[in-house]
Amino acid sequence: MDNTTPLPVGLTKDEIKRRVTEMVRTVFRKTIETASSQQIYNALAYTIKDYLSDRWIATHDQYESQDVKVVYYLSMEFLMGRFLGNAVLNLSLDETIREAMEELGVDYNLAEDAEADPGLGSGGLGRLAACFLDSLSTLGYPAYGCGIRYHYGIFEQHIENGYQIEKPDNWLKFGDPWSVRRDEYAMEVRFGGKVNSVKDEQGVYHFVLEDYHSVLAIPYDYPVVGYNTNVVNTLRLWDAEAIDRFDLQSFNEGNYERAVEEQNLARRLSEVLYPADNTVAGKELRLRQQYFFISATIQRVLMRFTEKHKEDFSVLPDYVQFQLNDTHPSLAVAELMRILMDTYYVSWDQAWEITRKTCAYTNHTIMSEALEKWPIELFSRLLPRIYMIVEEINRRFCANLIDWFGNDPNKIRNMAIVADGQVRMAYLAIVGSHSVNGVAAIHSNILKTQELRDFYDIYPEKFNNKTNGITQRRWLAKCNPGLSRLITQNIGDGWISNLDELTKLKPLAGDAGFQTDFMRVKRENKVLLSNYIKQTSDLSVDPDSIFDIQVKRLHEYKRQLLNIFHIIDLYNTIKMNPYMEIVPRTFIFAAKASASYHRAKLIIKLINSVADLVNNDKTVNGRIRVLFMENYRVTLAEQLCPAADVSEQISTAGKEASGTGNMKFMLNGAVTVGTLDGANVEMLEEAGEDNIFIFGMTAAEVLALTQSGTYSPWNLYNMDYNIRFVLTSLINGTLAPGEHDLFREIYDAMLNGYGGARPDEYYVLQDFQSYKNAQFKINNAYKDTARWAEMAINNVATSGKFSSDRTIRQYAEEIWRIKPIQVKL
Ligand code: 7GP
Repeated sequence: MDNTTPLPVGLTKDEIKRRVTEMVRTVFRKTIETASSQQIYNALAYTIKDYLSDRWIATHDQYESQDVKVVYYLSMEFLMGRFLGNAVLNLSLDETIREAMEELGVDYNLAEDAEADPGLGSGGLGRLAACFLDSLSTLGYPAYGCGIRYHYGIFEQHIENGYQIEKPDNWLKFGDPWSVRRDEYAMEVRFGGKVNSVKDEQGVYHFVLEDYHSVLAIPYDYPVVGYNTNVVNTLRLWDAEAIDRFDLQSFNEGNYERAVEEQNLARRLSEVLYPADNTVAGKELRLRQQYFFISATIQRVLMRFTEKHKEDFSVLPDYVQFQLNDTHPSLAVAELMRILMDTYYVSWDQAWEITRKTCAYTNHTIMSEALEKWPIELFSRLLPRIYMIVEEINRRFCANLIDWFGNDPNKIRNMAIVADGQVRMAYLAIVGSHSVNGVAAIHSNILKTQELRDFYDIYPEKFNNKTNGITQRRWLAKCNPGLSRLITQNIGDGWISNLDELTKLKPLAGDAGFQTDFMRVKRENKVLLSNYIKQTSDLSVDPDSIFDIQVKRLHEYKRQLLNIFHIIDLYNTIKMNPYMEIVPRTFIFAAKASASYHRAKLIIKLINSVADLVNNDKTVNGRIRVLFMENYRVTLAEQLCPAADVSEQISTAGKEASGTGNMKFMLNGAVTVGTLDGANVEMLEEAGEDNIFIFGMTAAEVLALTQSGTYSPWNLYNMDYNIRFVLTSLINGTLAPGEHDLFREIYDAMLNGYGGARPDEYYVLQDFQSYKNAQFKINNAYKDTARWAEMAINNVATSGKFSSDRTIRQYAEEIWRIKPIQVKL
């Protein structure tokens, strides 16, 4: 197709009405009047997908005809959130659809709400991948997201009696209208077996895998619609199925069980996401999943490449870039080597040069629990040929180390890819890539100077920073229509594709009229959230109180404990001064804890116990309310961000690689209370110190205190009455009537160290006073409505840097070297 082929450009209201009515009739045998919200949603989704198809096809025709370089974003997680609203927004169909639905007598909000929220990710890294896809399409960069089509996403969290209960998330239950199954691109992926060498006609030996078992990888393609552009990129998620011929063979031998077993084994591969954020599960199935989607992706990419360029692999890096989203896709390095050498007979040296130019790696955490290492036994049994290649990469790398450093056994043991009985995935990724990046300036510096210092010494040119970002389409235009309208009325809608335009709001920050409008919108959003809370948890919260929100995965380094300790302290202060005047505050938490992370689950119980105590105490009289909202997910975040006054970003300095929730709240006009950690540091630079509440130790101070070995929480306990009160309430029955020892573990962890950990590992008590001071300042600042509004508006106005459009442009120009395309209709 050339650029002039006419394509349908608009979808009119009448056309939408016609198509939805028709779809409901033919697919569900219902009329509009009798169809359920679920059925209406499905009909809408099919209608929009249908409408998209021409752009989707045209985009791929452009890739083909211009033979462009494409980036493949390899990720175990894509936390996409709902598709419908986002697609509709990016296609500028929102108004039209609302009108069409109204004329049909359909409640569009209910239909939107019928869509499952696909939780194919567990936290920041997965959501970042989703924001990146939105920006890639909006900016017109040729790209694929490549991952796994888990049948069950991250568990659904219920709270029962204050405890987290996990329930399976069957997101495919009502169908999968956005996907297109592509059987024609199915790939075979091989596991196990043994490696043999065979001689070809020229007498050259090649390695082949024998006695392996294989599964079939079937791609499901999902459209990724750009905003205000015709570009529609693809999210390709691989699903596992058994290979038919196994069936037949076993069946013929009368071994029906074996056939079914194969089926089950294959199906299990893509069955469920491991919901670990900043930790590793270390399960064999997880390694299988990693190889499964990497092998399928790389095989398919090389197949497509050879269709165009035959076997001239020297130009592969000019057409293909693989971005490794953390270490989970590190096998890409070895798999690319394997295919180049074993399938196409490329020499080691050439294959290695091509691989290094084609792969790039992003690090998302320095938490040591998250460092992926696989036992050699497991790795070599499951992936024997891949293991051979990793060993050889390691052998050559260690030989180079000797050239660089002389024979220094410590250095080599520390840096080797295979050591101490394990394969270290991060090192494989670093050695096999041309770029290693962190996700915020402070994080990238910590990588260079501490965590990966040895690697920085030998490969300084590889290291770079790409500060994270978020898409303003979902995180403002879609989730906060009130504020979007207000902004657009004042400065136009250019910000939707160029977030820097928000600086035009700066002159309005001190404008009384604008402040009033801004605070009116904020209040409306708080009313909406209050209504939702009333509906879902039967708790009344006051929209005129400060909405203070901490939502993110539950992890000790993120310090939900610091927040809840402060609340206990505040409660105590009110009890002792019953007439004390404070601005009423609603503390909102939401967080999933990994199912096996005992301490994190206990912290959830603690938050709920504090909530019970505080919310039911008449002396408090509603001045403070505490609420733990269950099942934190993208959809809930979309409701929370617009309603926040205060955003809690309080990790121990040096631990949060970047954070992206911090950016979402800033963009929606919340004021941050935060440590100098992750992207908070850059938010301070952008917003200025008058518009953010910074507290606590710096990363350098944390490091120094840790290294000094002198930290003693007992001293703080003895010196500070308030700390003593808070900690005592953990063990004297205040919070757990009849179960005095319920929270003793937390008490011990703070003061004595628990299970071999240092006491108060994350310096909750050390930062406590400074956090209290910051909270006190917030209380006072809120009393001056004009000052508060000015701060909040300044936050919005200076959040331009945190658009994922900026981030993606930097990846594209500095790492991938890809160029945008234009798709004409
Ligand atoms: C997260 C980081 O904790 C967060 O600070 C960052 O903003 C986000 O990645 C995106 O870069 N890390 C993870 O989600 C994670 O699981 C372990 O890291 C691999």
